[in-house]
Amino acid sequence: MFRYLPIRKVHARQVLDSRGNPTVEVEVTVGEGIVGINGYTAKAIVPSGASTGKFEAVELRDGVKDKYVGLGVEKAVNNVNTRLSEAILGENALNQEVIDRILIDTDGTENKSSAGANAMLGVSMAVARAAALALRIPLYQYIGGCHTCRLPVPMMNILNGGRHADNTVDLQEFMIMPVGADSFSKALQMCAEVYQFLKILLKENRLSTGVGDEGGFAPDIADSSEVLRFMVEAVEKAGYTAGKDIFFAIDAAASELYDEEKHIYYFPGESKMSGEKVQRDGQEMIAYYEELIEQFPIVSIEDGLHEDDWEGWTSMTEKLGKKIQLVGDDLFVTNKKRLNCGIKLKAANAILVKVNQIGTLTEALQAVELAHRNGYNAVISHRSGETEDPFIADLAVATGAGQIKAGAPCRSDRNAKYNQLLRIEEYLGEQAVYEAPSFGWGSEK
Ligand code: 2PG
Ligand code: MG
Repeated sequence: MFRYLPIRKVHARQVLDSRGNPTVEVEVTVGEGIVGINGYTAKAIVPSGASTGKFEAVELRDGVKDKYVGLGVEKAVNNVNTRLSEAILGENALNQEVIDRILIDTDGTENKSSAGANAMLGVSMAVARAAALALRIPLYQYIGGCHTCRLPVPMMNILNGGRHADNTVDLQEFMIMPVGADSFSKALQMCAEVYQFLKILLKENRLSTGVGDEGGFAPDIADSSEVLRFMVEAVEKAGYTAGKDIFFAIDAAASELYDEEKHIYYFPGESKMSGEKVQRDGQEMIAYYEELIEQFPIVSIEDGLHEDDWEGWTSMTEKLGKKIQLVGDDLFVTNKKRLNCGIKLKAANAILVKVNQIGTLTEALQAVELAHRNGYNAVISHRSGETEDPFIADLAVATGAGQIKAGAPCRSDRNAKYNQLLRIEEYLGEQAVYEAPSFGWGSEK
């Protein structure tokens, strides 16, 4: 009945994201007959990063200074409503790959700078959702197929630093992973409890409990070890064991700390707190992580080195890749060409997947597939600028990636994803599987 599901209408508008900046929302109507009668309309909203990798697909911004501080997306919206819409009207919404190919061809550039990755992604996601709606199946099942049943382990960023907050914490994200839970709902509960106990602890220590962009706390703390000590205490206060029930993960977002001219990583927060200039070169960064891994139950480090340092990444993977997961975010930018390069060089052992880094659903799925085929883990991820759209929750289940990074259990833009995973878990019932991946090459958890 539905072998041909024509795209009838594509419409974009400018809406706001979690940081109060404009972003693109796209509505797609599919179906036989007349729009509004036999049609199915679905919408999707595009997220946006702050610590963006320089190899990411281009997010088109208007740059009109007196409007939304230059961050308007009217051009991208207009591109959807004209070029992109014209190109896919009448096409079959069930052929996601063909639709995405048409979007790519219409844009015609390598980095999607003509139509804008934000414009293209909004269309790509909304088409998938409209197709699922018309078929009356959940989005995760439409993308993943009938065998889809794996819920991801959340990586919850409960303490924010770097570009996501104005505090002295230099590494961007300190996350908890409830590996010991036996279901997603239990995992969520554990994280929410640890989060609340961390708040109490910070208050007791007269530290700020204001939150950063991803809902995690953003106090001024001396250094990473101090942050991790607070985390261990919060886990214990919540009645769990760090290193058994809950493990830790870090996103260093090292490209943000790196000085390209001086070839050194600067730690401005640590410097301010200690009164001494703190800096590390690539090898010292690796040694620093080694120390942290020895002291704390860390199973994953993302962007431990900057996005151009392939050699450093290979060396870091050689040293740490058997023990822990090393995730390439800015390094791979969800781009299979860059991932292929990493695979050849044995750089990292996991990829962070952010749909807007690449601009179409098909390309994001291809990156996950390539990772899995080569023994790399994949982590489905939000952006620091998010929205109420829970698309990545479905994507995490669809790909069976086993891990999702969606911020703290705080703020509705973050909880939209976790709440959607609760719904999916309930829907899957006994079929639902919650299982931690192994975090290093050859490591057993
Ligand atoms: C990251 C992300 C999401 P941003 O670095 O992994 O946490 O941040 O969206 O700012 O790039
Ligand atoms: Mg990152």
